[in-house]
Amino acid sequence: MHLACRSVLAVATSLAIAACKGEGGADAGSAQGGATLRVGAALSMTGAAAVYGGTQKNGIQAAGDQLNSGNTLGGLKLEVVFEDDGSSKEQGINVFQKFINQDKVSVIMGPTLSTTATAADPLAQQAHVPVLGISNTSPTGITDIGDYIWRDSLTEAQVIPGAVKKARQKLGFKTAGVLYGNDDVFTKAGYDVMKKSLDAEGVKVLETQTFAKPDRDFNAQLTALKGRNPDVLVVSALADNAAAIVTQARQLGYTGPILGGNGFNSPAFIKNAGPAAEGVLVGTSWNSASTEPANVTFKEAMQKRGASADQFSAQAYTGVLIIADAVRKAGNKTGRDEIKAGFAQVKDLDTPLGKFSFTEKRDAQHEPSVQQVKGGKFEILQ
Ligand code: 1QQ
Repeated sequence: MHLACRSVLAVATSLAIAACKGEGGADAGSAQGGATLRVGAALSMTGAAAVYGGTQKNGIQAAGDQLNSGNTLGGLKLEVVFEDDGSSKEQGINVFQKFINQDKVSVIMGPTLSTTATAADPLAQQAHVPVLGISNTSPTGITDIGDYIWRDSLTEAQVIPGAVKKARQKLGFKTAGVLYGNDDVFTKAGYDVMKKSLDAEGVKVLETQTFAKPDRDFNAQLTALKGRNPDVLVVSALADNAAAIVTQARQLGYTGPILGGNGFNSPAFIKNAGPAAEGVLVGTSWNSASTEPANVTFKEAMQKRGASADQFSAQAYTGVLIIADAVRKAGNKTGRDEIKAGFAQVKDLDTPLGKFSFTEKRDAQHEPSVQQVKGGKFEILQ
């Protein structure tokens, strides 16, 4: 218990009241006299998805600070227990077990990767603990796990077809080379959607190559792809691999357009790829250019924290708004089943992602966008 307490205190400074108390149970937890809404956040702070975890944590903390200072949850204080899911199934399972049995959280946010979610979410489903995914984009195998699993992240099937269509209209490509990671649930699912979308647009796939997350040298695959002289290169990869792939493609002399999947939606991709990232296109869940008040408030909150706003922090921040709305709809009750019932009532909620509702299948429902790297930054393609 000592270790767990310390980890709660270490991470919860800006969000919570002192947290080292007896087990609160799913429904309560009273700390320093006030009732607590205890949320577990399983984020990738290490491993292949580490570039996403830090920004997700910033988004959750920004929304948590606003929630707690606004005192809009009938006296409830939000306390978030952050744990590193290690970008792995094994660590994700351990973290979920801790959240469910030891921290006795009311609801879990995360884990960062779809791959991890396929292994960890079934534990929460079985224990009847609601989960809100904030970045899982595999169309299948996530909310299919059961009725306690929800997400605010659009799937690749909701984003990529529109991105391929828009990119083709702008650039007029007729042939494609495709490269994807075949050892990850998200990169593989993203590929399946890319293939379908290219087929639907009448774009001929000339060559398909694969890689695995630990790979660093993509010259063999890229040489084979470039050899077919495709009009566009389409890539499904996490940000670290994506930066190396794009850099090596340009080094090999490929000058055509590159279209990425959700893994590209991180400023870390642009930072690591440098000038090679210029012109890269990607479908996104977050319209950074939106002037809706909820998005302006989000961007200001991130700036105040000295953190850059991106799609992943927007989805994480939105996750807190959704949980708070669900709790309010449940009459400021924090029971696991009450929050699950509250999720079902969230409708047209104003968020940085736009007006947010869940689909019948507990997936996210809002408008996607397309963005392009210009001058070292993502710019929304009009
Ligand atoms: C998934 C993804 C990753 C790129 C999220 C960080 O979309 O694993 O589903």
